[in-house]
Amino acid sequence: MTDTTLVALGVQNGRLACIQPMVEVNHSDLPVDQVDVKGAWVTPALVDCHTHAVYGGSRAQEWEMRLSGVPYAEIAKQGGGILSTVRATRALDEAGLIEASWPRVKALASEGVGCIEIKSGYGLTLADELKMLRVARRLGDLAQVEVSTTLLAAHAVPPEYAGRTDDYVTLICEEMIPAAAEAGLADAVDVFCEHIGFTRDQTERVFAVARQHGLAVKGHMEQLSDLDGSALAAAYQAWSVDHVEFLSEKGIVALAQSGTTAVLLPGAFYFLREKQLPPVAALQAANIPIAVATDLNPGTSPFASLRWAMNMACVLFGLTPQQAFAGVTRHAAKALGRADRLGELSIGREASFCVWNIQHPAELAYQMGVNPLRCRVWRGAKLEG
Ligand code: DI6
Ligand code: FE
Repeated sequence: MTDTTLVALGVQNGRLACIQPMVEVNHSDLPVDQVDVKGAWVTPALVDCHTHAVYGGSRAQEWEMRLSGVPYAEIAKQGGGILSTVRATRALDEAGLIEASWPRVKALASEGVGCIEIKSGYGLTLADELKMLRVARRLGDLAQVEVSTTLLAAHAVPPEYAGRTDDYVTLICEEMIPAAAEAGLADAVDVFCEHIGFTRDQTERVFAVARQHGLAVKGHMEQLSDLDGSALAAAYQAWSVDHVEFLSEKGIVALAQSGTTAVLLPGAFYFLREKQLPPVAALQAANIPIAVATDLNPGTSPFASLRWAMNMACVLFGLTPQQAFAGVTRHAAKALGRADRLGELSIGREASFCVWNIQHPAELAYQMGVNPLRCRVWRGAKLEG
């Protein structure tokens, strides 16, 4: 990334067809529709591989209460937490949910994100989970970004199943996963494997059914405690394990064997004032690809900026700007099973890239509040605005 040789990119049928040093380009061969970016930096379009960008309502007041010292349990008792977002999300129809979620997806795209993973998980009924996934897909069309959809029905136990978590898991396995797979609405299935979420055994039930239906699996693993969920995910060839602050050495060995990506979510770490750092050095020593994502959600990471997640990954978790960049491109594409198409500028890959007004790539993770994106190209077409 420090080599500043000027390079020409050739695009054909939405793919990168050639990459050549400018000095080798025969100018008479250049096509008519050429663009001179005048030495600007060009990178692959960014990939945000973990978001909950589709939801209704806001939890700003809950945050205010938390800041003034009201314990989370008390907030939950008053109807706050994930379930307050579930109520607000259920109350919206598809058009309302698109309207509510659009500013978040738009904000990500306007900073150079060309592929976003969006989870369900605030519907928790068959109809409401499918509604969220349809809205996610629709938002991708509207914002001209690729959307990878993930069924996260195992996010929380809905009120109508209170005290009957296993029955809810049965609903997920027998109705929700088959319906989402049948409708082609989910690329992957995720589980919040945590003492305040779902047990390791419940997680395994969901993973097994997801795989039977040909869906990839991934997990919110080891965020607040170590349930050994990452090793389980590795056994199911998970695309990724996400959060991983409490990941053990055993989990790291399992991830290294399965080729699963570890996704760091520094926004949630920061917003919750967590203390346990993810084992970044051990992950690196084991050659486990490390991605970085926003975790954009109303409760624990209300940040619609992947560049800010890069900044936090550097400042809070000790990544270098170059590692953070790999985390939102190559490794993030791998975390979504799309490494063959996205996340790298190489011949044959999708021509989805960003042109940046920067002097050095470290700037992508450096200054916040000023958007350095000059333009984004998506599948070979330059986008306006
Ligand atoms: N882990 C989180 O940090 C979020 N979901 C999850 O499984 C929390 C989402 C929320 O509070 O709305
Ligand atoms: Fe999350």
